[in-house]
Amino acid sequence: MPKNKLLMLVGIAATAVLVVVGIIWASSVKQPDTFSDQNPSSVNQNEDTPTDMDDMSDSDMEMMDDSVTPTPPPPPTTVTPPPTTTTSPPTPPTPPATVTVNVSISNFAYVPAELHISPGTTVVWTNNDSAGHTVTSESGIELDSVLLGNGESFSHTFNTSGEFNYLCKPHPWMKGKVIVQ
Ligand SMILES: [Cu+2]
Repeated sequence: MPKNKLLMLVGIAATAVLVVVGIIWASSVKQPDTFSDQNPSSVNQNEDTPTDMDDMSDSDMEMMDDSVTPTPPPPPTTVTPPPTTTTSPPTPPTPPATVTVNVSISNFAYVPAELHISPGTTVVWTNNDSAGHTVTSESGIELDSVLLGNGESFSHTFNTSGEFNYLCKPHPWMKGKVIVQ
């Protein structure tokens, strides 16, 4: 019977179509489920992170506000060091310039025989004779040299004003004078 066969074919085809459609539907329904099941965390993350971001953003904003609130910078603590007073040692009083005057003893004579000097002046007698001579005060002890040989010298600094007459012991006629004023 061809008619029955046709109906059966149509019925089979219809069932097949139904089965295929059912499979497709099932698969199409399952796939979203599987996706949602496979990625719940991701979905949650995607959903949570925005809220977290919002929360964080709020808190951050508050934090930012707190941090942004301009805390006045601490005043610059200018620690001025105490003036270092370099205590330079007191300069000692400069001694007066030592003035030296030379007197030559030659030919049994003091040359020059009379000196005018200021207090503090040093007089140096040098014996240029072969004979020995001294520089000895006529009175007092201001001048009292040893016997000077040839080329030897005797020096004395006159610190007090006055007239100082001296002579040579071996040759008392040799006389000289120093006037300090
Ligand atoms: Cu003499």
